[in-house]
Amino acid sequence: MEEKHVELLKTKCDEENYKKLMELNNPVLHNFIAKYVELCNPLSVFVRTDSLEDTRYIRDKARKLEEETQLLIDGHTVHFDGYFDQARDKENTKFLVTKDLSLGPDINSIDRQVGLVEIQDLLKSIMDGKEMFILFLCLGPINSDFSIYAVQITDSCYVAHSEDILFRPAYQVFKRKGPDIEFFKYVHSAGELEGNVSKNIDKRRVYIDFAENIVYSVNTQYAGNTVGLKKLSLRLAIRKADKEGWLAEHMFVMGVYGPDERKTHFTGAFPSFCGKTSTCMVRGENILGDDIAYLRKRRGKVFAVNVERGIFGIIKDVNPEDDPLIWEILTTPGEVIFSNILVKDGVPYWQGDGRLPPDEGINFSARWFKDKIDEKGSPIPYAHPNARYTIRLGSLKNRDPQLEDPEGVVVKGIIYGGRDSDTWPPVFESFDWVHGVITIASSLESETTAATLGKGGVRKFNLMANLDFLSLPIGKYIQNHLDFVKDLEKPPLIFGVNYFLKGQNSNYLTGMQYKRVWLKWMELRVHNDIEAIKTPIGFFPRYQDLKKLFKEVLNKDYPEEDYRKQFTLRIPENIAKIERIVEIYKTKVTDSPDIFFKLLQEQKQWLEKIKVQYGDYVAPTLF
Ligand code: SPV
Ligand code: MN
Repeated sequence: MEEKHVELLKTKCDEENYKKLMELNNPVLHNFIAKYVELCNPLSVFVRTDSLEDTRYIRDKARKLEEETQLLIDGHTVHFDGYFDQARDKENTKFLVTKDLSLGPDINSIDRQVGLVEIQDLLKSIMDGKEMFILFLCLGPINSDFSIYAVQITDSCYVAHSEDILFRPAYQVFKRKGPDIEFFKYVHSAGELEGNVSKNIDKRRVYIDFAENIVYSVNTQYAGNTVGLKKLSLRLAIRKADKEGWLAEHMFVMGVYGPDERKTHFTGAFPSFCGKTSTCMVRGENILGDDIAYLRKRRGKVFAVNVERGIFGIIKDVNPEDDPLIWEILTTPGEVIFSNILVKDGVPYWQGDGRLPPDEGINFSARWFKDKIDEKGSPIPYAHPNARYTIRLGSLKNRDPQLEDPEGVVVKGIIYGGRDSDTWPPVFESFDWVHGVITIASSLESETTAATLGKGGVRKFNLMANLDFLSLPIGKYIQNHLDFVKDLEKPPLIFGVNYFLKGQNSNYLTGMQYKRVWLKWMELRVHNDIEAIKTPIGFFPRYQDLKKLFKEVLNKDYPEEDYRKQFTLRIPENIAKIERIVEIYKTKVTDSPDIFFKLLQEQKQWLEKIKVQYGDYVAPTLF
């Protein structure tokens, strides 16, 4: 380390923290830390080891500095993000690119030099008077070929606390490996605070520099923008995976039980607010992770791990009926951070919790009262629709015992789902891997909800539910998926699901619990235990199989009429979808794989042929 850096770190760290840093014996790491201590200029530096004492220090600091407030139940706290800082900021999240590293028109980017100058300028003395926290963490289980190590620098103890709940600690690994460790880097500052929230939201920036595997995040607190190892790391991991031949995905990982205690692992990609967490949390099955998965091949099989060890979940609609296990954690002592809910007398309330909310309290708009309106005259809800809870997976009764397995679990099925009122059936299976990658995963769309846009029903293209995080040209990313299983004898099956299909009167055709049946059907298909119906868009379930499963899983009769409505092939909608997708790829993607248009064209022709034969809407029994 340079002499001036030694001096600097000695003045900013007390003896103990300096010692913790020096024990890491890694000049590259030391120079990185010193560089940002110098630039951000904090009052002091805290280095977190893996000890319980250090974890406690951060937890206590979050309360002391009022980034979190204690609630009535032991271990529960609430954190508020600023009124305009309630979600991921897509507009100001940019990749730093050079001329030879263009990502294509649909991916937000900025010239690397311009971006670096801007961000370094914003970071200058940004931690004035504050404490800097430095954390050493791991993406994926420790000591596995999946592990990616990471260093987080932040001046927010809420971010540091969230990271402790969500990710595995790795100070000891850094210590053991010394200079031989590769790692991702995150530099975050909440910036100047007003009350306890980021003040300069207009200067909120999230810049991703994959040339150096570093992400900068400033003037924001919302976890999706700030917790480095979550969505910021996914963007870096997608590029690393591209170079190394594996996949970094926006996917849950879960275990589904089949006959005779057989257990089959699935991953699943859904855009936000489309039932991703509720799928991997369904009654009777096991959750490994709800948000990000890494997939690798070994010995002719696909393995997956959860990158995280906790959940940063949407709290809206969590209630004792639909989510009894999460409800239990949110209402009993243990470590929970609630964010952007309503608090009254130390009790948290949120939309869809099945309780009558109080008429006033504290929420993301500070003191809230019934009929409170914002500057534009719109009513302020008592809890934000994107309000969240942060918990450890370890505290869930239904967690999969293989959560920390460094091998990961064998993936036999991959599920893609979006919000789709009129096109896809509730569940179906692709003909094979390539067909699934192209016509299901790369053709994924999801409708915006009234809650987020004012106008519902606008379809947004979101391939693999990963578009927001894509750090590769789209065609290359698809090609990586196509190539991933080339040498496998039996690749995972690919399924599409749709929990939002509507009937003629705009009523939903399926119930909240039906996904439990669809999962069991997919599990049986993976093992070839049942047959399916071949339609132009993929394999559909047979009535007799679903009827049996409805009885077994939900103790419910399943009228044939329901089946017919749910699984009628909607030809005009499916043709329109293909036309939309082809248009998007033709106009926005310059590097689509050749087979892409060919497969979609074939599918369309087949649909047209069936249409001539049977009309627009074809009951599944006709195939
Ligand atoms: C999502 O929006 O997909 C999330 C929450 O999982 S965030 O951390 O904001 O990305
Ligand atoms: Mn997510």
